Amino acid sequence: MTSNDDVERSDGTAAPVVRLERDGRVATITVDRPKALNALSPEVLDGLAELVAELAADPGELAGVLLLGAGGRAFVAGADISAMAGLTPDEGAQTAERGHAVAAAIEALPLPVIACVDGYALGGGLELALACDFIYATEASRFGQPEVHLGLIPGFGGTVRLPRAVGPALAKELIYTGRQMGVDEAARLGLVTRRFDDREALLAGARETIGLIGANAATAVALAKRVLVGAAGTPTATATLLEIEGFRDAFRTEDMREGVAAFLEKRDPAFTGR
Ligand code: DAK
Repeated sequence: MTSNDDVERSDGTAAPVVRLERDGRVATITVDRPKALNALSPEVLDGLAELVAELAADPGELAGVLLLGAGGRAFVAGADISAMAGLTPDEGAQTAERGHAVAAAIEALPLPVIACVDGYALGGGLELALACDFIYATEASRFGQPEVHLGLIPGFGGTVRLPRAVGPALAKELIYTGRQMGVDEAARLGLVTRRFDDREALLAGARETIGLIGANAATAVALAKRVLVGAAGTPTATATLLEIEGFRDAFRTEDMREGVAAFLEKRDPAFTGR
């Protein structure tokens, strides 16, 4: 399973810049350009789009997805600055659309996606993490939207999802200053939901969470994600209708019948994902 090849690699090899691995019920997507701190080149964005589409087409028995960056210094240090240097305004907008499409595809995936941040999650990197369901991070992690340092603004959803995650005033402060924050502050704000000493503990913790999720009805988890994502930022009346529709759809599943029957019969449920 590969994506676009990255011919920029210093060792001259053409290796995939984004990788997908399936291990039991956990899929891992790794952005693998450590020499550029995993910056989001057009090839990385295409690779992410391709691999998320592959998961959507065949989720199989998967219970969740981990998204991470290779190399131990960065999750993703932003959009690739060198790739942006010569863009026209229209090409810039196309780049933004490409980034938004990746974020939307992650949100549409009927599986939880955990951003596993170990190092820098800046600019497009933080925006990518925000498109995931939640963020786990190591103590070494740094977060920020530094686009204004470059004369840019967030272009992959930062003005949309960061205010939802941390509140509008703080999002403005972070975006206007471009300052970085450490994991202490990010965790205090609820941006990071769990923190870990190192990468190994991070990945073990994320796998453990996918295990907890995987014990539940996959249909219900997917419905909950659909409702939560769909309702984000909508008025209460709209969000309420989405929840009612999701609740209705849960009654269409075998898993719901099984879960309720198992409770009443005082036995463990045997969910099938249908
Ligand atoms: N793009 C390309 N290369 C990058 C990079 C990036 N975002 N970040 C780091 N690198 C590269 C460095 O150039 C360096 O390459 P070499 O010189 O070794 O070839 C290598 O990674 C290691 O980086 P440093 O030498 O700088 O390492 P340090 O430890 O000194 O510093 C740093 C780490 C993360 C603080 C620093 O690298 C840094 O400030 N990086 C830039 C972070 C940043 O500003 N990120 C936000 C990018 S703007 C758009 C849509 C969306 C966006 C923009 C436009 N369209 C609508 C067009 C989003 C924009 C962004 O994300």
